[in-house]
Amino acid sequence: MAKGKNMKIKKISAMALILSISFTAFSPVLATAETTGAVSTSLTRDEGSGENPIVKAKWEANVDKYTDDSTAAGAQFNPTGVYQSNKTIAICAIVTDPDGLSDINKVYADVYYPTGIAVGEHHVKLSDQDGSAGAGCGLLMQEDSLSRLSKSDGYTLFCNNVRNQNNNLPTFNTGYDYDEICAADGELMKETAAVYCTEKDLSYEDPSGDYRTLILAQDNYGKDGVLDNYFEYLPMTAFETDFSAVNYGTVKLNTHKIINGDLTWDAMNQGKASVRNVGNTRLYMKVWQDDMGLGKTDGNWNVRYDGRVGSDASFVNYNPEVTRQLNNALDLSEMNEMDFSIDIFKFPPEHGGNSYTGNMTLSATKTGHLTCNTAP
Ligand SMILES: [Ca+2]
Ligand SMILES: [Ca+2]
Ligand SMILES: [Ca+2]
Repeated sequence: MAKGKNMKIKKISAMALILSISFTAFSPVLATAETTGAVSTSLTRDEGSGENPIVKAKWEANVDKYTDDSTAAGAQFNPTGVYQSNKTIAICAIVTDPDGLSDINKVYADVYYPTGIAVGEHHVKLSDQDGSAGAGCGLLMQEDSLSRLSKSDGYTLFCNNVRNQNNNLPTFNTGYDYDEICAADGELMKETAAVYCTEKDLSYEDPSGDYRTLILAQDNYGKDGVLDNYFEYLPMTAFETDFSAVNYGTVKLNTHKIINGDLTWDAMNQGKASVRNVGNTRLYMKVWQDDMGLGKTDGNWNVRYDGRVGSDASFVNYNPEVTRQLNNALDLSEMNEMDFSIDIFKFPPEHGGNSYTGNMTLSATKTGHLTCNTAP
């Protein structure tokens, strides 16, 4: 009897419309069968008068609206590394309109997935359900509306917190900077500009990479002002297992014994071994195991192990005290089985009793994302 443990888990708007509708009339009174009429509708947008709104600056941050997870210019965010636990970010913008702030109808934020990168299995299943297969791959996540902050909240946020504590966070539109926006006689003070913010969730399994974020400010005539930038979802390679022990059971000499995992996520140590990706990169599992006290003969180990991730992967064998990378990458949000085997060539005679215990260390290494044209 032997067991191994010690898991290191690192882990648009009111506007005047010119509308014309034509349709084929029919009499519902005389009809004996249901009649359908082809109806075409059309309209012409009234572009009205006035000037376009201006997005003077924009930024993304943690929910406090001014910090982020790296000192690098712009916003960088760590994922949670926790199964089904979202990362919530704030998206803010400073907006003005030459026709007055009252001409601003709505401010929107559009966040786009990184281009060329496939999303996780969970997203693929969801997109299958709602008929929008192909989510990810540079497409729009969802458009969100921003809410206007009060004058004092907005000024303090941008001209104090952001400016003094995270100065390189915002992206400025041409011709604007802190001095212009935060001037004592500036537009935030005069309330001819205002700060708008919203929050957005990034899934634990949204792929690491650069997310384009576009602010669209729209006035009452549908005139637009836009400003875009990118934030980075920092890569985190993380996994979790539903086991913290592997019991090889009764093992015979020179008899290769396989302990199979399964595809069911079990309560800890209540089922067969499974592993899942809880980070935002793809990963390869790695394994290290000691000799469980079985020792060496003529300089050669008396025991050798094998491991694999998924029943369609080939086993990788490994000697004690050597870290080996296993085949078959775990995709974003993927769960798979872990199978282990042991082959003992000699039971050392000096070992007291028939019980052997040892330690295994599991770790993971990052590998590249799947591209949008590659099936997961
Ligand atoms: Ca306007
Ligand atoms: Ca930063
Ligand atoms: Ca399991």
